[in-house]
Amino acid sequence: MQRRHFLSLLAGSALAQPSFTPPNIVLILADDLGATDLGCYGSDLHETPRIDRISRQSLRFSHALSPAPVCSPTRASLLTGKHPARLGITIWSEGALTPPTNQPLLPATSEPNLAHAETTLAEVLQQAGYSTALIGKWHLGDAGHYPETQGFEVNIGGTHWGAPPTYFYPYSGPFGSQKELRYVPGLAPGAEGEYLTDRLTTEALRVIDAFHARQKPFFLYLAHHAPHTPIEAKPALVAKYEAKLPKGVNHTNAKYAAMVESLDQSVGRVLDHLRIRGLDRNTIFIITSDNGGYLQSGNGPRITSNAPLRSGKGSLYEGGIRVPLIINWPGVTPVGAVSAEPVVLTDLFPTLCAAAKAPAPAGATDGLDLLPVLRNPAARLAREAIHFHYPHYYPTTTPVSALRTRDWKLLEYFEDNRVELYNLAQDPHEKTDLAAKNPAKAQALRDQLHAWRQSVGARLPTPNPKKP
Ligand SMILES: [Ca+2]
Repeated sequence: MQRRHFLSLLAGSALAQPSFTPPNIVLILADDLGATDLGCYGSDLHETPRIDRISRQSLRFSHALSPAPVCSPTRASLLTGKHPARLGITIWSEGALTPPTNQPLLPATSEPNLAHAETTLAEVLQQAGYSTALIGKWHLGDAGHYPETQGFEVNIGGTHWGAPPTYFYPYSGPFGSQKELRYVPGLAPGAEGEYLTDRLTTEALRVIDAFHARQKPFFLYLAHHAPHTPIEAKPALVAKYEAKLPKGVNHTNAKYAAMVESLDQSVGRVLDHLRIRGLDRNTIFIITSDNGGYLQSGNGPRITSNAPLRSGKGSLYEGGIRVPLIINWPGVTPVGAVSAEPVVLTDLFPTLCAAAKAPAPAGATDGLDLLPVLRNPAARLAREAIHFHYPHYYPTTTPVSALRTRDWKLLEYFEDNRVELYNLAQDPHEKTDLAAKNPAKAQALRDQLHAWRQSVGARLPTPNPKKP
């Protein structure tokens, strides 16, 4: 009798807690996609109906931040849960190898490779039984540090290069002033006129099917090159935007607009595929970008604008670090919700580890599990500040660190140790520097920033002896 009662209790608890099915994870990371580049984020030119539609079914973040204003550091941080400064990866790989020597400061040294000792999200998920694939851009080190060494069993296109030489098949040719031969490895022959964003999507659908057939959960990291330079798009789409270019708009580049629309088509194809395969109900689907929109290449035409946010890629003003972030997690994220909570892409690491019920490695401590905000977009995370460290040059900046709370932002420029202070609550576009008016606040935040830099071992730029 007692034994029967015990067994029925066991059965009852089993009913109350259905067995856990790990969710699939599809992470679409666009390259250089700016804060206002999508329709649902206010673009006045780019048409992104498919992303807008999934956004209406998902949770959209209005204040998502990339942990760095350029490619590699954000990618390293997203995959490890560690701040770029803690990793010692604060500039893209090629930039780490060829620092400028003609500036007032010598930039801080930066690691060109993501160390094998770091545990990536792919390794954590693989350990938890996931199939894993990187399709597209890797940019985290030389051939000895490709995705295969960091937990990705499939690597299609991932190399040490930050951009393809061309978006058109066969995706090979000389790149940059050095005329270095580049190509996209891992692709079987294609057809003339084939476009890289489309092709990577086709590969992604194929990989989804191969993984699905194993009846195991999968992690697909679809890291599109779009809309990074070279600014090349499908002619019919370019013609469409050239014909409709309105006057007086913020976004003015027809080719770039067409690149963004191709990205939108990719998202639509992946979502349709997941739905047709019946995978959408148990897939966490994420769309985001690795840094703010790229304003201009040299004296070339404007590429994009992050207005009303200030500046763009490379800068620690909001235009350089604010990114789109849409998360669809059926049964968790509310439909059509917007969260204004500041979050950083480093948060995706603990969030996705927790979602998979896979233990995060010790030391991956710079992000927060976003689950409270995913469930309730009005929730606030227990976080004092988000930090940024870019001790390098870029056309939009000199070496700089920053600290951002919900309402305040302090930037410290290393050339002259000048600080700038903005009240983001009242001045979201960083127009009025309050450092002189509110020195106590500036000093307090500066002290916090210095303490944080010390705590993560942030490397600093040094005076250039050749430039007194
Ligand atoms: Ca980028």
